[in-house]
Amino acid sequence: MKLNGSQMVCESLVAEGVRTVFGLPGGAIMPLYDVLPSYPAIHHVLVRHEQGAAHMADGYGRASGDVGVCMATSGPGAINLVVGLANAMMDSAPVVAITANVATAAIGSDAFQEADITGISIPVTKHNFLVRHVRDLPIVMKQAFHLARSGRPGPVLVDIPKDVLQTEAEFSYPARISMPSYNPTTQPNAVQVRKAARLVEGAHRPVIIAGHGVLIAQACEELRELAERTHTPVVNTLLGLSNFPGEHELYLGMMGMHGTAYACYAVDQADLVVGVGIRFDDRAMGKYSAFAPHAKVVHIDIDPAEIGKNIRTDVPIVADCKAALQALNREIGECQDHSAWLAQVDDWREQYPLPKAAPGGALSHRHVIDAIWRATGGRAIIATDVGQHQMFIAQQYPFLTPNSHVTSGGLGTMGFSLPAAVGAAFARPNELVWCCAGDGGFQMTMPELAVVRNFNLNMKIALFNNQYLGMVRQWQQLFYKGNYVEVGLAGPPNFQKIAEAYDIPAWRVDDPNQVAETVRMASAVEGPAFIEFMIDPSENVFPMVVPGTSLAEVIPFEAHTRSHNGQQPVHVQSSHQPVSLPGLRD
Ligand SMILES: Cc1ncc(C[n+]2csc(CCOP(=O)(O)OP(=O)(O)O)c2C)c(N)n1
Repeated sequence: MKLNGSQMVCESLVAEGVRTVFGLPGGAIMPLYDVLPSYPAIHHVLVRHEQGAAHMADGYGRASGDVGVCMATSGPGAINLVVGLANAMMDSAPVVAITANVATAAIGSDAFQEADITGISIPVTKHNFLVRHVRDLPIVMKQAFHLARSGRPGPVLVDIPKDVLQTEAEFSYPARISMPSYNPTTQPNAVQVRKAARLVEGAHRPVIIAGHGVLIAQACEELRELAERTHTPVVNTLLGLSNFPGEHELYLGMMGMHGTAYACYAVDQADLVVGVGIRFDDRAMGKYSAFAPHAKVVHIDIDPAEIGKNIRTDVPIVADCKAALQALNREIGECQDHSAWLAQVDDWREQYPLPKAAPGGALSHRHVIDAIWRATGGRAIIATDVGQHQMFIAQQYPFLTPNSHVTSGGLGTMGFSLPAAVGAAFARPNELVWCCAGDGGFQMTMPELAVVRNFNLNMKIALFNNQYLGMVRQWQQLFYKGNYVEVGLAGPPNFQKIAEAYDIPAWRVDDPNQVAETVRMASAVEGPAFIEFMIDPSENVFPMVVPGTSLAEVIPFEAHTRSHNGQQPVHVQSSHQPVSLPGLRD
């Protein structure tokens, strides 16, 4: 069958089972858009900014477990994808990005809208391709999808010069693929599994740290089996949230900078840490040199580059998490009695619960999260942005089902939530999606409201408007002596009017007593709805593991400045008073 390059791209997408692509056309990619209508199986979503397309593909990939696809034209279009690619790379999200470039003869001549996108995107993609000849396109497309979804997933970019899109050649899509230099190890080494099992059996104070890899490998059942059979408490990394039922008695919530104090203490005091599908990220682990000082470490991950990268590991298992956990569950025999350990953990849980919203006080993030939880009963996908609201939600919302939480963990990309929520809504059209954003991040990708409206997505948007770049404001308060510099966002825009301008019903709430009713009204709307919550601008996220300190030094409540064992004072310059902040809108 003879096809031109554009048709080959579409045929490949169809062969890969792609139903939705997110993109925005331009000069170089016009040949591809020209043939797109001939492929009704491919549903194109026109974005308002290419960064949105990349985040939508990312959100789609995470929510569907399959590859998300985005498209952009040459030069500025392709470069606008870069933040989204970096985000997907840091969070191991399966994405294929297709960009067009100037014609092959013009490459290197600074032609109009020429950019070396393969050069630019090397560090932020798992792999990228510049397709110089149309005959290479089928195999490149096959490789791109294979790389994006296999092993440790990630973004792959395929850059296609305009003339390649227009040139004809014989097309046949490869059924299988062999890449000798790329063979991720998926099956665990039996010796390592035995060693790990013996450590688990002998441990008196074990903890499982469960990360994103568990979700990617669809290993939530196996994780639960391991925890329940061995009576081992489970803590999550930020990206691991939703891999273990949030209301399970063995669940301790998120660990790390804004994790629960009891998760931090449990890891700190553990004699065995089993890290599953994690990369021992600095935000989660606290000071590396003081990490879990009494513990042996078992590390299960598919990426060998993660082993020993940040934390010394006693037993590494390089494998797909599902296969590794299945093998481990088979191998583990009788374990120690953990009742004393679980009692200790429960004691911490009681002594250091998550802070509550002050009754009768100003509107807290916690009021809103509680109301969304009650309204959804946990049956929703929650996409969060970056900042305080993200941490409050990670702490407080008990995620019940796998992949019900979508956030930007590694890169911490403000502006992620709205487009990622769009991607998730396309991936799982029968489910409700809540997009939760701060007033800062929301403004970064706000124009994608047009997509939300045009496709009448089943999405509710909660804007946590504290009139500040809240997380930076918190750090200025705590670590820069309250010297608030360039963090105030009070003033325009009127978000309610913005939502209404996109024909989305909108409410504004500043009274804690109105939260539940407004969430109910928004939930009753068919299609999108928007609520702006006027949050107490001085609210801070605690618990907190101050950068440079260990998990043992977590500050459970804002008023505390000493670690739980009372030994080391924590070097936080906090006023511990209700703060009076300048420039607030009334
Ligand atoms: C693109 C980008 N720029 C800057 C930052 C640094 N940063 C992290 S949190 C934050 C404040 C976010 O403010 P907002 O979106 O209002 O959320 P809040 O913290 O108030 O919940 C900033 C500026 C970032 N993470 N991403």
